[in-house]
Amino acid sequence: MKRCFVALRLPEETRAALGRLLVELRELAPAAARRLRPVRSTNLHLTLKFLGATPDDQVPTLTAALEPIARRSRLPPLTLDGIGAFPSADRPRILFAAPLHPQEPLCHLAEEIEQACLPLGFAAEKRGQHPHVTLARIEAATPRGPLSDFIARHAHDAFGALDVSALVLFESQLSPSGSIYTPLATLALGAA
Ligand code: 2AM
Repeated sequence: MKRCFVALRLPEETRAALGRLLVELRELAPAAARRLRPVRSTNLHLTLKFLGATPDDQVPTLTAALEPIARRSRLPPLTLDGIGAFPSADRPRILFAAPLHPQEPLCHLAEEIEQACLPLGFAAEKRGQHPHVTLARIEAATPRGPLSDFIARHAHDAFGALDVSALVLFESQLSPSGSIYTPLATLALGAA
């Protein structure tokens, strides 16, 4: 079994800009910083579909199902232009960066991938489509003041572009020192 997901990459400059933001996040009040788990900047990505446990022999089938979607999909240039938190800025558990607008092309692509994966036995996302780049995971007991200020300060920062040239099927291996993401297939977008 492989733990898989489909994502867009971020160009190096965008990852570097988000990396600088994460350095600033670590410099928050120590009591808040201790309870934050920032994503390593090399691992930053935007997930379109989390597949979870995938039998090894299903990877080629999955790739074949994604290929025609990638070929006929073309995304407009998209930038990450703000940060926010799930479930809310007042109760931050996941800190994210997101394209504020337009989100429709990404939601539409995520929906198409979802529909193609359903017949292969991958469950639909129950929480709706909210395309985002996870920046940090935050423990519930974290003091909220410094974090809420941080979110407000950077709510409309421009971090740079998303890489809209290809869909990438990644394997995610969980390890105590953080997740290791390995690309299994890279499918050019808009190659039709
Ligand atoms: P997240 O960053 O918002 O948690 C690899 O784990 C990728 O798949 C992450 O980007 C993660 O999104 C996403 N993902 C979506 N649903 C998931 C789930 N139920 N469990 C783990 N990861 C999930």
